[in-house]
Amino acid sequence: MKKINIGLIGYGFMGRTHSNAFRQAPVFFKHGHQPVLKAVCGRNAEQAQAFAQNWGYESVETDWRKLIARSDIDLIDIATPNNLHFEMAIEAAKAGKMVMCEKPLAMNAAEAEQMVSAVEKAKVPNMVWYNYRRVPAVTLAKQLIDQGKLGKIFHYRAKFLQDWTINADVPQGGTGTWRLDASVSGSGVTGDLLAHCIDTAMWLNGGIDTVTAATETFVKERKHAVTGKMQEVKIDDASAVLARFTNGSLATFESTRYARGHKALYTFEINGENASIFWDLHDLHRLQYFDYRDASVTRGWRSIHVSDGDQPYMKNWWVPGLQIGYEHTFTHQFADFVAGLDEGKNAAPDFRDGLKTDYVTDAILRSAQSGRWENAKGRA
Ligand code: NAI
Ligand code: SOE
Repeated sequence: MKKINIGLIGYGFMGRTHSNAFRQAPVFFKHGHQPVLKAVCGRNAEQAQAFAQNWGYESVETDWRKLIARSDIDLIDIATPNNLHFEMAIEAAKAGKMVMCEKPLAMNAAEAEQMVSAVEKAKVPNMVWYNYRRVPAVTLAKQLIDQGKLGKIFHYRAKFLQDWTINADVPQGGTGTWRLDASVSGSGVTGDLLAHCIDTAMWLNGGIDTVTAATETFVKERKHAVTGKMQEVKIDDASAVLARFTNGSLATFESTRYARGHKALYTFEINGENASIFWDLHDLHRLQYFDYRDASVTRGWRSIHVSDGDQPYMKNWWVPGLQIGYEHTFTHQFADFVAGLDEGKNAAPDFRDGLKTDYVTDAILRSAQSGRWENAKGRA
C-alpha cells in the first residue's frame, strides 16, 4: 500500500468535507494508496491546531508556501476562496505535487488555462471537486444516458437556487461573506452555483457551444466586512441562461441567491426522444425516470430509490434500501481519485474539465454584458 501524504489548505466548510472524505474513503473503498493526513494549513495557528486535533492531522502550517515546499507532502488540496486557487495550484504543480482544487477552478478561464498548463507540464495528477457528479443517483443518470435509454436528447434544464443574500445588511468580503466580494470570488452565482450545473450538464450531455444570458445585481451597495465602508456590489446575484449543446439540444440554466424559501435547490431535468430523467438535491438519493416505451396502461414517472448494491457506489455502503447523503459525494470523489492513481490516470473532472466549465461561465458573464450569443467553448 503506497502512502499519499496530504497537505490541506483551508479549514473551513470544504476543509471539513475533504478531511471527512480522506478518512472515510480508504475504509469503504479499498485501493492501492493510503491517504495520510500529514498537515493542515490556515493563517490562524490556534484554529489550525484545533482543526488538526479534531480531524487527526499530524502537523500544522500557517504559510501555504511552506506547506507546498515540504518534502514530506505528496498532494496539495486547495479548499480556500477562489482568488487563491491560481497561485496555490501553480506553485504546487511546480513543486511536483499532486493537486486537488475546489471549484470553480479559477477566477476566470485565463487563469484556469495557466493552471492546466502547469499541471500538464509537471505531469502531476489533478482533480477539481465538482462533487455532485458523485451522487449515486446522478451517476446512475449518466449510466442511463450512456446506455442510450433516453435516445436523442432535446432539452436540458437546470437550476441552483438559494436565498441567503436577500437582506441588504449581509456584508460583502471577510470570513463567511467572501462570496459577495468579486475581487475574492471572481463572480457571483454564475461561478459559485451555476458552475455546478454546467459541470454536471457537460458530463451528462456533452459540450456547450454557445450561450446567451442575463444577470442581475439586486442589491447595488453593501458594507465591506473588513473596511466597514459601503462599496459597489460587483457580483451577479442571479443569472438566467439559454445554451446550445454540441449534440443539438437546447438548455436553460438559472442560478440565484434571491429565491425565498430555497436553501440549496439544485435540480435538473433531461428530456430525450424515449425517456426523461429528473433529479433534485433535496431528495438526492432518488432519480425520477419516465420511459415512453413502457406499456401505456402503467406508463408514468418512476421514483428510483438509489440504494441497491448494483447501483453506483452503493455496494460499498450499507444494505439495500438504506440511503447515503451529501458528504459521501466527496468520499466517492476522493476514492475515484485514488483509483485513478492506481491506474495511472486522472479521475474526472480534472483541471482540463474544470477549464471547460470556466469557459462556459465566462461566456455567460460576457453575454450578460454584450447582449449577444457568445462562444462557450473557448480554446478547449
Ligand atoms: P470557507 O470560508 O468556509 O473556508 C475557506 C478557508 O480558507 C478558511 O479556513 C480560511 O481561513 C482559509 N484561507 C483563506 N485565505 C487563506 C490563506 N491565505 N492561506 C490559508 N488559508 C486561507 O470557504 P468554503 O465554503 O470552504 O469554500 C472554499 C472553496 O470551496 C471555494 O472555492 C468554494 O467555491 C468551494 N466550495 C465548493 C463546494 C462544493 O460543493 N464543491 C461547497 C462550498 C465551497
Ligand atoms: C454556496 O452557499 C455553496 O456553498 C457553494 O459555494 C457550493 O459550491 C454549493 O455546493 C453549495 O452552496
